[in-house]
Amino acid sequence: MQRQFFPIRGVIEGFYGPFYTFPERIDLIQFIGRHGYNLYVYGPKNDRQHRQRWREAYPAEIMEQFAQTVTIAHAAGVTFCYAISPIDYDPARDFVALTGKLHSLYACGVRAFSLLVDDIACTAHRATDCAICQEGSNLHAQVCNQLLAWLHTLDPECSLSMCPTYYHGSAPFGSYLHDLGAQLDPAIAVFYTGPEICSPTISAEQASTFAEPMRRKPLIWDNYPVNDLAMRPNLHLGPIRGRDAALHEAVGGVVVNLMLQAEASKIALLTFADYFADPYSYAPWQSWERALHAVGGPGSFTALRAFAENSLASCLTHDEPALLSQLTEAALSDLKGGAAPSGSTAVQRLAQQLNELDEHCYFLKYRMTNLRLRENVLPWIETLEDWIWLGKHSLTLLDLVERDQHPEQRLHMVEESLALVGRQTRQIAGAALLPLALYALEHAHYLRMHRAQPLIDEAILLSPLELADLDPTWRVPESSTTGMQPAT
Ligand code: GDL
Repeated sequence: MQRQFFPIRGVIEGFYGPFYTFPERIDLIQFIGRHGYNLYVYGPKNDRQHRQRWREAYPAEIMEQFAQTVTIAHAAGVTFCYAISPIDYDPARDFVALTGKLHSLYACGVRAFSLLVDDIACTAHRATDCAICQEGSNLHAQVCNQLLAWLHTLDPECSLSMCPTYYHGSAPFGSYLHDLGAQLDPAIAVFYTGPEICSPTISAEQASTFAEPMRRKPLIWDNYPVNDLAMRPNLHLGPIRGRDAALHEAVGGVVVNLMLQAEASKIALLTFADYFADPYSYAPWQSWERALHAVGGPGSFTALRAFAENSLASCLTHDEPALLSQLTEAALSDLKGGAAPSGSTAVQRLAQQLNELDEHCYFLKYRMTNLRLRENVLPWIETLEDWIWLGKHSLTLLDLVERDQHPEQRLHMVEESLALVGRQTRQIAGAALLPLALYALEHAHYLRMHRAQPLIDEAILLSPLELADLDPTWRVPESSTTGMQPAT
């Protein structure tokens, strides 16, 4: 039996937003089972019967799905854990509702449970004289302890974990965590997301400082690759980075919070699997390439790699797309130095890269065989295409200006492309191409000012709208640049 660094290697469906369908969940459970994981925590914030209306029973067909999920997970070597978030919990009357609800899951075969009180308050707590709650820690410890005792009357094999209301940060931690740690049954595992909610780094030392007040090793709730709430515009396609090789010494395990896109999450999941298997020899970028190969299929590797390289930015790292940024900077430096677009190797290399990326996008849209992945990433492929066209139009505009050809139509195309990327709700490729587009527009207008006479002569033949366009005080329309800043 291979030595396991992390006793618990799990995932958590723990995000805000549309949660997975039953087939997606089953597929993920089987997938993680094949890759060395042993836990699936079900806790989607938007499942009403999990959180907002937790007292309500699930419909019969959903209970049937839970029963099937438990069986399938078991066959895959994965423990299925049902988490509940008892929002507005009233200690005076809700324990019966809580145990009643969890008993229905127990009857489906669930033996692992979790109580999540992240982003939650109790009804009694709102009263100013709430002695029971004292920042919630007494209540949370009391409910969890009671719950574990009750679960053990059903089956001593039942387990309970919990996510406290304060689940991230650095020492010294507040009284809530100290009180909770002192009172909570030592058998109850406690989640910790690291120094931040989404932590760029988590070290063994940081985990140990959390372990002190909690009086137990934490279970890391890793908020990567999750992309809910304000992170929804981004797909997190990079490998996990910033996790200390020695972390396993200080924690009970790690559960990975997933993206809203189940299939695309598998890329990060495979890199976590490599990290779990041997954190000391984990090489993020090699692992990432293997993951892209495995998830996209061998035939899509080149295209997927080129695409994913533009989708690495997250709360953990603010990577600009390296290749695109470098090529754009080199091209701009040539152009600003007075090189003609047609005479600059750097400009040609950028143009070539844009063409290649365009081909890769086309391939992923129409040739990739992993159709679930295609569905997950399609909105981002299309956004990347908009950026590619902004780059291509900008280069053509610069070329037309240089060759003294009529640039008006192309200028409008650049403006329109710029407005389009400014309106995009998805983010990909950072702002790598933005300086090029702004330069092209400024350059075109500058030259037009200096060659105004022939243009004005020509404009006599144009409509009033087009004449207005010759105004040398012209700027990119406000609506075109909303939300975007030129890269510094
Ligand atoms: C959170 C939430 C989690 C959410 C994540 C990222 C925890 C313990 N809770 O604070 O549900 O997906 O941030 O937005 O992390």
